[in-house]
Amino acid sequence: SLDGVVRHLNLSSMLAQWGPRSRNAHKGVAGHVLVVGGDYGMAGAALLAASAAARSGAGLVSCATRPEHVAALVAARPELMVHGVSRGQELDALLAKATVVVIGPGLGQGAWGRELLLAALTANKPLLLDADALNLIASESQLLLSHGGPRILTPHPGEAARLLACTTAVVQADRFAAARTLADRFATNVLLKGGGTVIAADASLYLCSGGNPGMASGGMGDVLSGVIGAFVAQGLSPQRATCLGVAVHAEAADVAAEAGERGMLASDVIEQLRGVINQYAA
Ligand code: NPW
Ligand code: AMP
Ligand code: MG
Repeated sequence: SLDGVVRHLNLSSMLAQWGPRSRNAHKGVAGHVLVVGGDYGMAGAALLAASAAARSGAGLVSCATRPEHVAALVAARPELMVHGVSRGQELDALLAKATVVVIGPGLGQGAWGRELLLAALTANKPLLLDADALNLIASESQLLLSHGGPRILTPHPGEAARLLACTTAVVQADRFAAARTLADRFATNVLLKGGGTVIAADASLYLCSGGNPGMASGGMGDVLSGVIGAFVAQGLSPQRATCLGVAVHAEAADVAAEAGERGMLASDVIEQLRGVINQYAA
């Protein structure tokens, strides 16, 4: 049995360890998250990730997306710095300013997304890979060899199955084994989403028992990416940021679900992030 090997995430103790912001904090010390994604038809995924990063305490949040999407994103969330990019090269100046890069929400798997992923990998910054960034890696795993920094992979069971070249059913039959195998194979922190999120980080396995079926709606995972990115930006190690991010995201979703699970939106979860993150602040 895995009892004793698997640690259960405890939100209040993780937040207590983190402690409050220093009195003379400024946006420069709270880190800069760069979200890359939002191909045609999926602009909202990038907006959700970037908004979640802002609501999770990142000092600055930039978003690189299709030029056609810039105006809509700025209108929806004026705190974001939104850049239209058409080629990978246009990402370089933005990557240089970022503390951490979140890539994948709504990225698509076409030439545009692949080029942006290539650029992001060669920047050697801490990188969170989600959604279509994972799908691109699944079909071209050697792409990861060009990245030198710390990595966090956040697959749902379907994405994990693509990375492992197996079926979703095989992943779900032993979620701990799937997370462990992915972490070993890709030398990363891995979280496997779905009811009872599993995290494989360093030598440890963690389990999050929070969250609810109201989270089975589009955009929920995009929010999680932004939360974890913001925690890395604020100086937490990839492992701590992943564990705290999963616990905060689940708790925010549980608070949002007090108004009902059916019809719960990813945006509703974003609205709860600030209260959850600050609830134990001194
Ligand atoms: P099956 O059928 O069981 O084998 P996809 P996506 C599985 C963007 N989005 N438990 C399941 O597989 C994303 O960011 C944009 C078990 C399911 O059929 C991506 O870039 C939005 N199985 C892109 O869309 C909002 C599970 O995976 C398959 C599971 C495509 O991402 C939506 C579906 O996964 C979305 O975030 C679970 N808990 N969860 C926007 N507003 O712009 C998933 N599966 O085919 O990878 O599609 O996740 O929608
Ligand atoms: P994604 O599929 O990328 O949009 O991610 C979905 C998010 O919602 C992940 O954080 C999942 O762990 C979470 N989620 C989805 N369904 C459930 C569920 N039934 N119980 C708990 N969490 C869930
Ligand atoms: Mg997703």
